[in-house]
Amino acid sequence: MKRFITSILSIALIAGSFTSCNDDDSKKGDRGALSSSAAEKVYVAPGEHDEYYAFVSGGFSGQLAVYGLPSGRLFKVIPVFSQDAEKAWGYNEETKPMLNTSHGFIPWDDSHHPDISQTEGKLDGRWVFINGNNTPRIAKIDLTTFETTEIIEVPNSAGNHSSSFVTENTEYVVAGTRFSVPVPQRDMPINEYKGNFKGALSFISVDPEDGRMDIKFQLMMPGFDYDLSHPGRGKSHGWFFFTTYNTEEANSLLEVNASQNDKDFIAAVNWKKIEEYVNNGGGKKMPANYAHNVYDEETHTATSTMKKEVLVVDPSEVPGAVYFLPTPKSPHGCDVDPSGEYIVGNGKLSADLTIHSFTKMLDAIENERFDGEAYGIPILKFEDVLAGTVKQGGLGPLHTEFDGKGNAYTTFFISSEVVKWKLGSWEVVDRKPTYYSVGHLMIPGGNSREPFGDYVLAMNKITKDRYLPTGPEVTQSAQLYDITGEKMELLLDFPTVGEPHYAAGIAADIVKERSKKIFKLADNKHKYAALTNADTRVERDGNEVHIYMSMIRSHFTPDNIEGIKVGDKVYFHVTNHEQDYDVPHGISMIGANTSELLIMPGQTETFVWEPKQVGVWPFYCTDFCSALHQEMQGYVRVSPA
Ligand code: CUK
Ligand code: CUA
Repeated sequence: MKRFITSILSIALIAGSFTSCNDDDSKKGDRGALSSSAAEKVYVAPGEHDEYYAFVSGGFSGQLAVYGLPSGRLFKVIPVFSQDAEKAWGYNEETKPMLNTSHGFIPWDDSHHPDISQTEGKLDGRWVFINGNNTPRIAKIDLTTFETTEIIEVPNSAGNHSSSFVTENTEYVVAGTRFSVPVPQRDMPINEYKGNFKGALSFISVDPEDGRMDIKFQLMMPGFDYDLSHPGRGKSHGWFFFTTYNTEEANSLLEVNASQNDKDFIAAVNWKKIEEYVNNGGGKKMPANYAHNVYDEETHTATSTMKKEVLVVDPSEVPGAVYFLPTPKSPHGCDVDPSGEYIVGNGKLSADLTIHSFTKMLDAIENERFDGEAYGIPILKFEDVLAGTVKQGGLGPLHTEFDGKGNAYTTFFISSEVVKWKLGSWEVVDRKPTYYSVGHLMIPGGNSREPFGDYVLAMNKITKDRYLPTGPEVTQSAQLYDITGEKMELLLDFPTVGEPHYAAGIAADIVKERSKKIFKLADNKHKYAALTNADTRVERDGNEVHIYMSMIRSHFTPDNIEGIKVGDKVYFHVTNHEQDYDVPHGISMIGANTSELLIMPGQTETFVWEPKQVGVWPFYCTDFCSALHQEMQGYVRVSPA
């Protein structure tokens, strides 16, 4: 969204409409007028559980935060595209390969859109997928362990923004490029962009059993920018919809260039048709380097493989596979309603919302009512696919979610509000302010055929005076509204980790049942595990030393280690022998740049220490684990080389 904030701001400032977060307004003391029952509605008594999990992406923090709703309590921050000192993710030897890419070790990314796996159009609570925009990647988080277990890099892509949404049986997780780029990458003049750059839309298959991801094919689209996407569902299952902007194919997006066309497109992709084409030998393999990283729970170890080729499909070779639906004013969000009939394109430079009809689209295709073509892809007539327009919705519409009861909720960035409207009659029935400048919103299950429909969570980019000030940088925030009545009711503000870019929510019961309590020590297949104290030892191999260590309340075995020399590379492989739920231990060594290893019962983790000075150096447990936590310690003697 940042790309167009500037242009939107300039429009807003000219129009004098950016009032909802200017200083005057915030001094008026309008805090959202809470009713007295709001507190009760979000109060979860001590020891009680929340109704919903909300997985809120951390934007530029590269993480995924797990909150409870309606309380807004934070339970966990899952490192995905980040190094995390709290969990040693990306620091220990086991997880470092997860952050490998064709550009090397990249322990950062910009994570935008989480989406939960589905079975028959319902959330099944198995996995959360999330995109990394910057160095294009898709990650998968396993909801039995709440850990990132797979990351696949997406070649030929740049921006990876219209990602990572799943089809209704999780057949595919889709990763659409934001930027079009030369494919394959090469040295060429930037101003020869038009007609030469390509936009790769990647369909990543997900194995129904183990969830393993694989790029089934990349659709090589014309050189537009692909902003967001959404799968068809129900009657439109088998299709995928992508918003585009810069259909002018300008190589510089200063406003003059980028918004010339009154209408851009929503690209409707019949992925079932392309799947069939590919299964019958269609498409071309092209060389491409990309990393595929998998974390194995039995060995507690990740491996990174560099892939060498990818299958690409030219849409003009598959008649009937792709159509363009003209959509006004740089459509941003692209949201399909639970029935699969309505495709909502939010033109971020427009005041109105455009809604397309899937049925009318099929009818127009069948009768070949086209209005020209672009790069061999038929363009449908706007009037032929239009279902309706929501008028006077607000300013700067971005994203829409659905409650499953015939209502839609759209965020308006410039006018800082959530607007509720009716599918079919297109009338606005309610609007409530947000504090301030809302991006996405989320209804638990809102991306499925069966939204839960009790709450909507608005994710705000700007908070100004809403919280205690913390210097120039203040927290970003989420706001929870009750949507069970005709009118929305603001219940709660809560601060978030990083940028609360988007979120996915699910009824807690579905996930609670799956959540794992313990790794069984007997099942630990880590190469360097010490499953009993008889396995603990120190082995030297040249200047590499491997320490097989165990930990249990409240000691390490071994705890006195001698024979280490300056210049050695010392691997501590530490196995937690506890088999009680929720008894981790940590370990840290003076001078080791590894963060803390928080090792869960039954698990093995490894850090490397390269001692630079002779001496007797202590190590200790870093997680308060028992009354004798402070006694959980040891020494390593380091002698001259
Ligand atoms: S979006 Cu604009 S930068 Cu999810 Cu509305 Cu990502
Ligand atoms: Cu083990 Cu503290």
